[in-house]
Amino acid sequence: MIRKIVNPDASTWAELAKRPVKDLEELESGIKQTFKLVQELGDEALLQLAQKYDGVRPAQLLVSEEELAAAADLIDTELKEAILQAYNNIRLFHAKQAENMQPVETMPGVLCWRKSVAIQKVGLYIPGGTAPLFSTLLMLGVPAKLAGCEDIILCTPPAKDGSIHPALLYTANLLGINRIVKAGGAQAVAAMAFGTESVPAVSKIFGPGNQYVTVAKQMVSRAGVAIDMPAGPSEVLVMADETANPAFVAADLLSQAEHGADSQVVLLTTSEPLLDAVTEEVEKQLAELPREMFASKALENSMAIVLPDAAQMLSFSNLYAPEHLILAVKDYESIAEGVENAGSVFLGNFTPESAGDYASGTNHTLPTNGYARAYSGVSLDSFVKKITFQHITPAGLQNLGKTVEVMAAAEGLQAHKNAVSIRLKEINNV
Ligand code: HSO
Ligand code: ZN
Repeated sequence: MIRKIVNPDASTWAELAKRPVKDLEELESGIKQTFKLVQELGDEALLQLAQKYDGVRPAQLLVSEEELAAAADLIDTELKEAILQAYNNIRLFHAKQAENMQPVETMPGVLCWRKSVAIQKVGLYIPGGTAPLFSTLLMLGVPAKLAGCEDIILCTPPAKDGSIHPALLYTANLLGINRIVKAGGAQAVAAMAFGTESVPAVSKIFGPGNQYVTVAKQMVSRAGVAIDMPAGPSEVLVMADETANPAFVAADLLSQAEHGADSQVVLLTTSEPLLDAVTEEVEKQLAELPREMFASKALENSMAIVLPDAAQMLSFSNLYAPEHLILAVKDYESIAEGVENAGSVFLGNFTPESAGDYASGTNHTLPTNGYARAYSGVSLDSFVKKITFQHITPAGLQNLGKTVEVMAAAEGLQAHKNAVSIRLKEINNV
C-alpha cells in the first residue's frame, strides 16, 4: 500500500522527489546487435525478429489495404464514435497551436520572420501488448497530420496471429496513415532510424515503449535522429484538501497505477482524515480492477505526504515536476497559477486525468521523470521546425552595417566584418 509520510522536514524533500533510477545501459549491447541485424538484413531482420519476440513471422511486413479496410467492421459503433469524438477534440486543440508570426522590421529595411515547416518524415511507435494504445496514435497522428508531415510511418508489433488490433487500424484509417509496419521493439526503432526496403528512414521518432524501445530511441538520438522526449514510467501527483472527494482521488491514483508496476503515484494532502478515506477507497477499488497486479505493485513504491498547507503542497509539486498534476483543492485556480513544473494540469474535482489521456483535447505524451522542469509535452510544435528568414535592403544594411562591423572586429572575425564592408562600399559607390 501507499507509504504515508507526515510533515516531512524540508531537508528530506529532494530525496522524496527523486524517481527510482534504473540502469538501462546493460541493454545497449543487445540492442546494438539488433541494430546491426536490421542494418544488414533490412526487412528480413524485422521478419525474423517478429518471429523471435512476437511469436509470429507476418506473411507481409506492411499492413495490407484489405486489412485496413476490414478494421471498421471489427469494432463496435460505440467505440468508433468515441474515437471520432476524441479525434475531433484533439484536432481542435492542436490546430489552434499553429503559429503565424508576422514579419518584424527590427530597423528600417531589416526584415525578419519565422515560419513553421513540417518535418517531412516522421516515425510513430505504438506498443503492442494487452492494451493497444490507439489513443496514443491519436495523440501523435493528429498533430503530425496537422503539421503537414509528408511521410508518416507507423510501427507496431503484430499479435500472435500476425494481425494488428482493429482499433489501431481504424484510428490509422481515420488519420489517413496507411504505411503501417508490423514491427516492434528496438528493431522497429532501428528500421525507422536507418531505413529498410519497406521502411523509409525518418528524421524524428515518437512514441512510448518498453525499456528496449526507450533505450533504442536514446541510442539513435545520439546518431542524429531526433526523438520526442526522454521517456520514463508514467506518473501522477494529486494535490487534495478536505474539499476533495476520497473516492475520486483514489480512482485517479489507480488510473495511473494500472499502467504498470513501475508507475509513480503521489498524493499530497493537508488533511489526514482525507488521506485515511482515500486509503480505504484505494483498497476497495483496487480489488475490483482487472489490472490489480500492476496497480498494487505501483502503489508499493508510491507515497502519500501530509503537508501543513496548500503553499507547501505547491512547492513540493514544483520540486517533483510531475507528468500529470491533479488539483483537487478548493483554490485550484490560484494554485494553478503557481504551477511551475508539470506536464499537464487537471483542475477541480471533476477533471480526471483520464479525460486528458483520451479525449478532452490535450496531448497525453508528456515529460516524465522530472523532465517537466524543462520539457513540454508533444504538441504541434513537435512536428515542425521553425525556420527563420531575413531580408535586408541596401538602406537597411546602411542602418545595420556599422553595428555588425564593430561587433565582428571586436570578436576578431575580420571576414565577418568584410562581408558587410564590401557591400556598404558598393552601396556608397552608386
Ligand atoms: N496516462 C498515459 C496515457 C494513456 N492513458 C494512454 C491511457 N491510455 C501516459 O500519459
Ligand atoms: Zn493513462
